[in-house]
Amino acid sequence: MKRRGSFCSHGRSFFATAMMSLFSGFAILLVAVPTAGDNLTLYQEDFTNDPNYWSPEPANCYWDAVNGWYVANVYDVSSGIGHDYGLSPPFAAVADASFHVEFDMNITLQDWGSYPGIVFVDGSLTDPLASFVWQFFFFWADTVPKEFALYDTGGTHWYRSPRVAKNTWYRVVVDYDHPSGAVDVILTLRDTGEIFWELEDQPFLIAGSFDTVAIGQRTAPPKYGRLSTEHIDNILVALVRGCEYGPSTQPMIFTRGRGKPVVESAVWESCGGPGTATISLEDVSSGWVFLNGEMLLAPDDFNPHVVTLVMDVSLIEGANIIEVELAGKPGSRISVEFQAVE
Ligand SMILES: [Ca+2]
Repeated sequence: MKRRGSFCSHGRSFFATAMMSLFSGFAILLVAVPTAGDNLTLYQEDFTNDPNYWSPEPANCYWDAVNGWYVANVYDVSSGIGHDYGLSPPFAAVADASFHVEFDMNITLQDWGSYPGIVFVDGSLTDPLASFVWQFFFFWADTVPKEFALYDTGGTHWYRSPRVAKNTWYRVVVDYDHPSGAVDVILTLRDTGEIFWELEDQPFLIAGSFDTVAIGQRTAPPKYGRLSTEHIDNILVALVRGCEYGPSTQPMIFTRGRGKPVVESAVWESCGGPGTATISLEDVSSGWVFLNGEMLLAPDDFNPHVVTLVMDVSLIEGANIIEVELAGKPGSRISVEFQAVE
């Protein structure tokens, strides 16, 4: 996905002020100020201080205060369900959104029948790991070498890494793009930065919402009598607020009020580039539309037979301003929608 590392973060104030000064002879009514910006951190933990995790098995899953990371010893079970995990405090739920997650993982003991990992769950559920939203874990079965595995909701899609070394810190970065339903994964060796495994734009189904990180595993029979151990450090969970082309609420609707006509304007931040403006008119007999100071529609462009216009536009990367003045009768309306050229 192309948006990684290129979020819009331009300030609008100088630009908007400059644009408004061009129209200082008009009354300006600002109708909408949608924003786009950088990632929003929801949860961050480096385990230097007590992370306030809760575990059903605190003897096996605990904060290592001396080393400053979290430890999960994962045993398999002969009957029932094993709950060898610790749960983070809840953070703002991630639902229907693009997200960015990072963590460090080190598998210090590898044995089969137990699959320690990091699981993203709805922490309010009685048995949250039974219906994980997504997870990343260490996988070892008789038929496969020791690998990391990434599963989406229900394991609809899953991906496996090359063979994993013991006692090695891996830095894991997962980027999920909600509009396209695709995931990027990059694993590096934390000590050297060398790339270990990379996936790009792979299908990934995220159903439900997660507000909790679980470290460890929920185990089920059969029992092989084995144990695996993981260390986890430096967790980051963030919402990706990537830039958008048009305002977050579209179409924008401008309505002629009573009294003297006024200029209404809206400012938003855009990824910029070529696109179209679809302008629909409702009982509009005359008016002006300016985009970034350039006239899109003049009074001559309005006539009773024209209902919808599609115009080529080029938006600025950063703040854009549209100004509309309707000179017709009160109640006449114009709607504007911007779309990028694919
Ligand atoms: Ca640490």
